[in-house]
Amino acid sequence: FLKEPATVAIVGCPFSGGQGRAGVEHGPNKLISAGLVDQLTSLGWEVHYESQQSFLDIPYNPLPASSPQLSADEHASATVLKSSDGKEDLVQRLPDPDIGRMKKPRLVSAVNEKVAHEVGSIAKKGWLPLTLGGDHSLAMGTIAGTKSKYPDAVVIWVDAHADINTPETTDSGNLHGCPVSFLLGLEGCDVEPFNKWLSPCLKPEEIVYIGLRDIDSGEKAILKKHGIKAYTMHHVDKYGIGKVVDMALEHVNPDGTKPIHLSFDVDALDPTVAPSTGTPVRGGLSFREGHYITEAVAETGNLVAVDIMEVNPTLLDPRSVEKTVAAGCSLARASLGETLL
Ligand code: EXY
Ligand code: MN
Ligand code: MN
Ligand code: MN
Repeated sequence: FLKEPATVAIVGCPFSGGQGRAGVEHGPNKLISAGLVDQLTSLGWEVHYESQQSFLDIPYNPLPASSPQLSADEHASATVLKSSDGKEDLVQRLPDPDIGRMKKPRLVSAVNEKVAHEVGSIAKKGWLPLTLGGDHSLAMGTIAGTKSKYPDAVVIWVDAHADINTPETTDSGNLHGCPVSFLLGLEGCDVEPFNKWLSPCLKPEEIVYIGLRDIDSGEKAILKKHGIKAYTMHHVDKYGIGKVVDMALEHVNPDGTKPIHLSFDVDALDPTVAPSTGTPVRGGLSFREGHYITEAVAETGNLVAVDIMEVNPTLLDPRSVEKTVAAGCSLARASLGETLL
């Protein structure tokens, strides 16, 4: 299965600014503490992981609206800016008021610009970036990064949600519900500060969804208007996961040659399988269905980037957290070929 060079670089993104529940910023550290680096090394990959990304040089409050109070620790670190000459300077936090309906637009934009650069430079080394979220707004950055190296890359988006609201259609204002529209450059997405660094890089026929079951009416209209292919849980029930994945791959990659970016939101899994996530929706993918997707994508040999998003280890009881973190690690391993012979 492993093609040379089989190097994976883990990009831990401790970020929760794209939605309103604190705790998802602790996802990457939990996945790493669960032993992910050793697990991937055992599969035969060379694994690069030094530490998670720091977004502390970005001068906006990193915490979601639900936790306006910074802990003493967080406040201290949050006001340190590492300057390029290595000296540390105290910086003032800048305000980040809503722009239209968008919440924390400057923070989300600046973080994603950084992530796009990081993922892009890993991909340009010929390595596979494995991004650990953090909330799913981060996929703006990861997919923009992938596209900077592989302009013809296609996206398989596994999620309960379509994440395709625009700044105009979003009811919540949470940008983790909007990354796909920014990547596509839909109407209303050519806005500051995003348009300073992000230009449309994905075509509607280059993305396919699996697992959807909670789609806003504005999102339905967008999917229809742009002819975007989506396999909902209804299709998984009707055809079975094997056929759904075949059809999904056939849609985005008919001749089997295009690079594939897999963006996996753990809320695609049923909440009994991955309970500790910010926007759970019942009736999701089973443990095996979720893993089947990752295995089938691994089997194509075309996988160039993976996101594991929305693990929130602060939600629910310790057993739920353990299950969710274990599922996240297991999906990452399966994507990187664990169960392929
Ligand atoms: N569609 C809803 C919204 O835009 O707020 C819910 C989005 C949840 C997004 C999660 C990450 O997948
Ligand atoms: Mn915290
Ligand atoms: Mn999502
Ligand atoms: Mn979701």
